[in-house]
Amino acid sequence: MTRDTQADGQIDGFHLVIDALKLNDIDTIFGLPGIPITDLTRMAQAEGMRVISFRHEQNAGNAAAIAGFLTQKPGICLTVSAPGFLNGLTALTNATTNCFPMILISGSSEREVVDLQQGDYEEMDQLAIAKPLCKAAFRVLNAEDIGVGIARAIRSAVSGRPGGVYLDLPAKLFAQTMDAAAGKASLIKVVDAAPRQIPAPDAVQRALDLLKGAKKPLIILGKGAAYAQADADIRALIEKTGIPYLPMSMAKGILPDTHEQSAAAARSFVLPEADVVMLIGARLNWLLSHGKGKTWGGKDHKAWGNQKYVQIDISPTEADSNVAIDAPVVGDIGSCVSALLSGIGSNWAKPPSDWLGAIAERRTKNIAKMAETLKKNPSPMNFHSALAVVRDVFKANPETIMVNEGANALDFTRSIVDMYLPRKRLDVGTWGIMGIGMGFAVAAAVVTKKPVIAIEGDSAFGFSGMEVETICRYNLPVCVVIMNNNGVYGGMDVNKSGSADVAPTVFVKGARYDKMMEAFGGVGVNATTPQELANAMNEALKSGKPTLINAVIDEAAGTESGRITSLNPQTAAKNK
Ligand code: ADP
Ligand code: TZD
Ligand code: MG
Repeated sequence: MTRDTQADGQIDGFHLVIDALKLNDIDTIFGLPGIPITDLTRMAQAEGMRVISFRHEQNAGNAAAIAGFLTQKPGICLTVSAPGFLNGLTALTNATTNCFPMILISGSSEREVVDLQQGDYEEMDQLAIAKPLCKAAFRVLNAEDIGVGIARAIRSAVSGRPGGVYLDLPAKLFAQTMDAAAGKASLIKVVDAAPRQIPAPDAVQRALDLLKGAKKPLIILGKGAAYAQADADIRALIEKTGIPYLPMSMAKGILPDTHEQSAAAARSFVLPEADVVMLIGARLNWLLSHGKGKTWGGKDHKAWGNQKYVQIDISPTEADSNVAIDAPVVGDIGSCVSALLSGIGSNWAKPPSDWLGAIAERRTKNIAKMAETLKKNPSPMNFHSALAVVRDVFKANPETIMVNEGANALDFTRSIVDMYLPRKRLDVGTWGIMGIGMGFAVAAAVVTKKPVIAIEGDSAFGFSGMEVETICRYNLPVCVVIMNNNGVYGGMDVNKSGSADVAPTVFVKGARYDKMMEAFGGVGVNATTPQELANAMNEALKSGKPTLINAVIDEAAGTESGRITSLNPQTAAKNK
């Protein structure tokens, strides 16, 4: 590869950045070009990196974040200054909230001008703005510090609790030159970026003692457990102890959802009933009623409160964030789970059979009830009849990656569609953020080379929908299924003022999202029956072509806010 800047034995900032990334096995950039990083994208591509250009930085940022989750390497998002940077910031913050490792690299305007607020092109003190929103933030001013800057960013993103890192690279840095040999020597190949953290033996023993005495034990697997890639040991721990488990949404598939110890179909029973709960890479946040509230879903809730907790987490400050943790085990999940496993002998007593029996009974009953609902074939389709199709497609194609967002489109999919393999389900995570869809889908297809099916609410899709062009441009095996119920939660809402505007949650009725995919050369299908949906999904998987299926769903089939109606202020106040 020829480098004009090296003809005279010099290397520039552009190439130092590229070489530093490559030296650390980072081979992909998700970004959006413009001043001052256009040439960086061109040169990175020329130097053999994969550069995936998006239509909006938020989607590039979400792509980087989920690439980090899937690979344990920080995903890179590259943006221009001020507005591009701000567009990427939501994704950076969301990555930090979800413990996904990513690095947002933004070009920025000149310090001298920014600091005197003299009105530079895209002027903004980006470093100061990014700092409170991510795990760490750095700025590099001199070419000889690029190696250190990138090394620090990588370590910060992946060590300990993973998260988002901001790296500020002012425009002038890229054109700086230095002696090529000295430049090369200044780069750092990060050794052991995410060091194992071995739990203390007494902490492990304390956890084992607590589990041993349990009458109604339960394990909760979170997305930290999925991230850790300790799949075989986690499965061995669950099977050896015989303890029933619940997967949080992105932990589905670490063990197949059809596993006999899965208590997912008895969730609202086991959560309040369990006496000892072991959390593996899951936080006791709102998604688990803070460990003390009512189980979400609202109806058959029962206060928790008598549980004892074991919490396995890499963050030493996570314990006691919501309720007392009786046995914190601090370390990386791989090391913690293997330490627990070595403390479990062949004489380990399985949980009492009345606990397992009670769970099995509810599970069987709930699964049978769901099977009845899924069998119905209403016209137009509802979420259940459409998702029965999706469920069969995933059963037949377990390697496929699912991306999922929306309200009803999210909640029904999560509970109806079984996952069979780890890290195949990617969704709105800790914040319940809309807009991750197409960014996640693009990155999942790019980094895993596996087919992707995105199940999207029609509102959710709108946040990143323009990236269907990106999907077509890179010819990715992505099939987008829009659960089109004419709006946010549905299309039934009415404007009580009597004016001509529709209600705030209602969209154009009968919209044809499939035409969007056709506009860029992909396959668009309008599906009004389960059979049409099944045919279109199977064809998409067979052909690998970018496909968008507009699944026409009864606009009255959803509920307000999906399963989290109880969090709406009015409802929450009434329930108090
Ligand atoms: P979920 O939403 O699935 O319940 P959370 O995002 O709330 O999961 O929790 C993930 C937890 O996993 C975080 O507390 C994080 O510190 C932890 N974690 C992430 N990676 C690791 C790891 N490799 N080892 C141990 N803990 C981890
Ligand atoms: N904006 C952002 C960034 N995140 C959000 N979560 C919301 C707004 C609020 N919101 C939800 O929590 S779900 C949702 C919004 C706008 C869309 C629900 O409509 P949908 O799904 O069409 O995607 P269903 O199937 O119609 O319920
Ligand atoms: Mg909708």
